Amino acid sequence: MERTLILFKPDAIQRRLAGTLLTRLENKGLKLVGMKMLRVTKELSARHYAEHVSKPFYPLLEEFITSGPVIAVVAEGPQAVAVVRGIMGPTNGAQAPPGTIRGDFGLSRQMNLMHGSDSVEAAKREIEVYFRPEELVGYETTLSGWVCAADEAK
Ligand code: IDP
Ligand code: MG
Repeated sequence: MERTLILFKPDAIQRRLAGTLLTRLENKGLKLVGMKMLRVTKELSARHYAEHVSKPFYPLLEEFITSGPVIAVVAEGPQAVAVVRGIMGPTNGAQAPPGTIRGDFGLSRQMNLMHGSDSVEAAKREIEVYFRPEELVGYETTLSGWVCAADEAK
């Protein structure tokens, strides 16, 4: 079963949208296996956004992501990485289609509410950036059998 790393970014927390965003993930059928609130430091930002550190927009991204608390979430489900990218929508909220989180709640390219890993490899790396193994909780829910068929639950 696939896992992905999600952040509710500082704008989502400041705008009191954390519950709304979490509800979207739960409603989809994803299982929450890790969650914590934290403040992203400059060092953590550079580890998370390693691929962007040398880009011209990185100083603004760093300023934004360190500007207030975030909530980090690990969600699990079939194709969780792609499913969460779909729920979240494209980077720029002004262009993101309605029905996506960025399309419904934002109109900014930078303040786009949520991060979601963009590949299985990135998810693995990013989960390790934010969580120690013992902070992730594996468990079964009685609903699991009604969320997807047994042959899809892998
Ligand atoms: P993604 O979050 O949709 O995967 P990325 O291109 O990986 O988008 O960029 C990481 C984050 O950096 C974005 O979510 C956004 O907050 C910020 N960002 C991306 N492009 C720009 C830009 O051109 N100016 C300012 N911030 C940007
Ligand atoms: Mg990205």
